[in-house]
Amino acid sequence: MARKKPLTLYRNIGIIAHIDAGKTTTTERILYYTGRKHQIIDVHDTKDGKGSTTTDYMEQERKRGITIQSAAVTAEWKGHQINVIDTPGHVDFTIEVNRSLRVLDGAVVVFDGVAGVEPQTETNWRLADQYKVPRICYVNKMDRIGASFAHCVKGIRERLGANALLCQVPLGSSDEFVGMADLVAGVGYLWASDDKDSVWETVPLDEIKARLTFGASADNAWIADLPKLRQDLLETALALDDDAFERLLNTGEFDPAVLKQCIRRGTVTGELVPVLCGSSYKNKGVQQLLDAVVDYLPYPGENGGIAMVDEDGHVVGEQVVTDDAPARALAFKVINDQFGTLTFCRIYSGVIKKGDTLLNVTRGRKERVGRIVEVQADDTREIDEVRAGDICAFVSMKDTETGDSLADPAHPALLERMRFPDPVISVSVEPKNRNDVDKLSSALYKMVKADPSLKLEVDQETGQTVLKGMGELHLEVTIDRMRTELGVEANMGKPRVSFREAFGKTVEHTYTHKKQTGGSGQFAEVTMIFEPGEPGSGVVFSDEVVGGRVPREYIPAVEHSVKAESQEGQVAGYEVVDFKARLIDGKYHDVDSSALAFEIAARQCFREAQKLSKPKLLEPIMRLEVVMEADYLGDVIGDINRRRGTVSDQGHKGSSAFVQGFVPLAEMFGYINFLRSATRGRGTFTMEFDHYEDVPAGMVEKLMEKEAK
Ligand SMILES: Nc1nc2c(ncn2[C@@H]2O[C@H](COP(=O)(O)OP(=O)(O)OP(=O)(O)O)[C@@H](O)[C@H]2O)c(=O)[nH]1
Ligand SMILES: [Mg+2]
Repeated sequence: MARKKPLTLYRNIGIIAHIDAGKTTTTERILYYTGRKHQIIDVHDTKDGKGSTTTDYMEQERKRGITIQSAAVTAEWKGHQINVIDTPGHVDFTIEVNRSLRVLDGAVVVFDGVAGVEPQTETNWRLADQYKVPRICYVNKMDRIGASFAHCVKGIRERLGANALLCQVPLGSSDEFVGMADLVAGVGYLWASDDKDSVWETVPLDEIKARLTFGASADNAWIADLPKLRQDLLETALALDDDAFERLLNTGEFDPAVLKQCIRRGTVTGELVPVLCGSSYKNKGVQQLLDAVVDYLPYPGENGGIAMVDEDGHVVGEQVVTDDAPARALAFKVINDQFGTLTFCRIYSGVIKKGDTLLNVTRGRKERVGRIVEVQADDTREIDEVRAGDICAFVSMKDTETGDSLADPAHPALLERMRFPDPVISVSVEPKNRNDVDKLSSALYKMVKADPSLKLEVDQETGQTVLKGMGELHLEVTIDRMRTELGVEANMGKPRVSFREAFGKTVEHTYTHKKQTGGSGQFAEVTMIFEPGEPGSGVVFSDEVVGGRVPREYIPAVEHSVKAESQEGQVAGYEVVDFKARLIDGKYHDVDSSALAFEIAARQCFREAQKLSKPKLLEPIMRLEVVMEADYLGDVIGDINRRRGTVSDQGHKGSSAFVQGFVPLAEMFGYINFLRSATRGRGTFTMEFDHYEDVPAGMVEKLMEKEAK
């Protein structure tokens, strides 16, 4: 069967932003205006549990009014198939943005017109940079009191460093927001009302001034500036086409089709970022946003193919997006629900049919393609085949996990992997009912498999099961989802910081393990050098033994032992990270040496060497942003300093003030309570992991005492 729709008519896009910017509200409008849905549900109307937006269907999402997991929906707009993934803005669920951006071709970045660029917008923007995803900015909530397009554009330019191309400017703001001027088409759109079915009137740009006068002088200034803004747009966009640019300068004329092509080219390469505005809640600007998605965001493959890598992650080639190549796909999400296991994949090349066999190249195992489904939020529709550019889910795959590459077994290839964030908070977890121990561990295993930003460990001292995640909300939601989705109830301990340990300096150390009194003895000696590595370099083992002084067959035992032992360091039992262990010498005994003897020797060598290295305790440092009324600025900053934090920036945002800085996570539990009482409930904050840092020498004991409580 040939392709039904040419690839050029597809758009795979993500909607990304800080929490509450209006992503889900916008997605809901997209479904309405594309005829996918006949009713709009508003996010704030779902807490009673009666209704739900299409993409926030999970119980935890409805109750909290926030998005927790990304959800995919498909819509048709002007002959194009638009696959949209609505992502969460809360920092704890950043993995969902990460994996979506990895497989999407473009993104709409939504801004709250009052708040402008917020911390999570910035984080998601950087992620999109990493994955080279072209973007459109949509300044939403122009109807809110205090909305400022100018402030938002300034943030886009200065904080995000984007070459913002103003394709629209708002006409009015807050309760006077009536529409927008379209600088590309050279017209204004004026809505008759806030109703979802309200129509807009199209008026020529030069008539707008005579038609509209607003209460706010800033809004009138935008109107006065329209001719200049239009000229700026033409010059910036047409500069991408020499002939068109020259014609514009010489004659003042241009071809509207060429203008759109230029904007498209600039957007796809990332040179330009079109900026639009609107109010999704008041039903203004969403159709125009859809037009821009079609006009400016790339079709699959337009922006290049997918990198292929070797086992070490080095790029070895590129697979172009085409049906006429061996099948290649990337699994970006695995969920277990009423349909069984669903493995979400993005197909990069080839055609995959029901009944085909694929190779999971990452794990070296074959997978059969049972059923293939197209997913629409929480609903699925069975299909027979998928092609390059598609996003689909395979049902009941056995061994495939997030980030794995699937390929035609005759033409295996590894695709560029995803990066997962580090979990920094941990809690102990126990079943509510003592008999549920096995049920709990299998449920936890399922949750962790579906979410690579969770990690499961067993505390070797206490035997407790420990769940690690991105933040308190992440862990709470995970435990709650186990209850609603898998029927297992669990109790959670107090949240704790995931500290780490590191070697303080390079140490060379020899350990001899000897037990040769009577009977069969044990003998092994190892000499190793432990070197601290760069942050993120991981644990590296290198075998540098010459002349068989440690026999070949025992070397894996040494490596295994060092890696296992690094899970529990000598400072306070935390994982030891980022070091190189070089096995340089050793001794063995013909009869008494064994793998076990070498394992013991390596373990002791590691322990003693770590102690000798002046080991360090590392703690997660969080990037913090607090927004509050200006009166409270001094109190908030004083408190940050008391929490061992540093302030990196402070200032005013509209009528409120903000502080940005870095604070150790260990000092931040219960911060919300402080902020509420210090700001009379009006302060808000966001916090996300930034990096690990040495705990100051004097603090180690104090912190560990606090942890032990
Ligand atoms: N005034 C106004 N409110 C809006 C607009 N868009 C969204 N909202 C409201 O803002 C709140 C958050 O909207 P959501 O759509 O849930 O935001 P989100 O970006 O999906 O949030 P997360 O998924 O939790 O990150 C809801 O109460 C919306 O009704 C808008 O254009 N104007
Ligand atoms: Mg949402």
